[in-house]
Amino acid sequence: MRLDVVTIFPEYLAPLNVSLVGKAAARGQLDVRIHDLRGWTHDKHNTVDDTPYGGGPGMVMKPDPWGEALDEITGSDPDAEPVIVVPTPSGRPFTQELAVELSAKPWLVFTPARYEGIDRRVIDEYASRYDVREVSIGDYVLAGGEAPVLVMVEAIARLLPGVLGNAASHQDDSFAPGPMANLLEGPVYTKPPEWRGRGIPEVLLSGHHGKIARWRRDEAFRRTTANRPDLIETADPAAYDKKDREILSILGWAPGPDGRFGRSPEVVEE
Ligand code: JQB
Repeated sequence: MRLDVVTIFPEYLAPLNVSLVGKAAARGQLDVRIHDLRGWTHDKHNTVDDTPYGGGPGMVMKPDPWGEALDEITGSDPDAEPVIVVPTPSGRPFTQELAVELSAKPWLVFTPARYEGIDRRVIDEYASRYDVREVSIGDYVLAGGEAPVLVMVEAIARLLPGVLGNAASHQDDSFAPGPMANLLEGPVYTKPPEWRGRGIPEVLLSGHHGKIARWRRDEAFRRTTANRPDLIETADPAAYDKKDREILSILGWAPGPDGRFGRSPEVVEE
């Protein structure tokens, strides 16, 4: 997979050279190219921003440097079509599903902006030529798109064949499809068996794989009901077996008229 990033803060993307993403690049599975947007300016001050039409606070990124940068980068391989990923707080949510979809693409071009974002005509122009995705990593406002690029690239790169080293490690991901889909992961433990007087849940030492799987699923329900009740409320109840219904009942959850689970009103959490 080829990854291009165009930014006025190339040093912010330095983490792409370390850890999982850096190793994938070193092994030739990822071809990461960071570009300084100011390299496509022509004035003495390398200006990339200007005042917004219509007035108001802040500055907007000028279309010309972006246009010249994206023409050169997207045109650099005439045999390939990039997907252009534009981080913006008004984008579609970046989810595990989108990470999986993007991980199958041969070429991604990320355009992290600063100020109040990029002149709209740039997005419209490239959307007329390429697959452009405006994406947000969450409901909070950052100062720019570089951190979202680091987040998205890490989520995408770990899905590439051979990057994680262990295909099974995807299987239990909270948001991966499968039996643990839409359940948060429960607690994990390693050696030593006792630390500061704290032991390990006995079942994990039992060697009984069926009981361990069930315990883990129960713990996943505890975490999910506490931290992400929306995931339980919107789940297809057909995904829940008899034991799941038992633990949900113990946690104070019951099916409503449509079969979907909700918190039983009479149960007060401590
Ligand atoms: C400028 C960004 C994010 C990119 C994602 C997320 O765009 C803005 N609009 C209003 C106020 C501030 C900004 C700052 N800004 C480029 C840019 C913010 C991404 C961003 C994002 N993806 N929060 N913020 N989830």
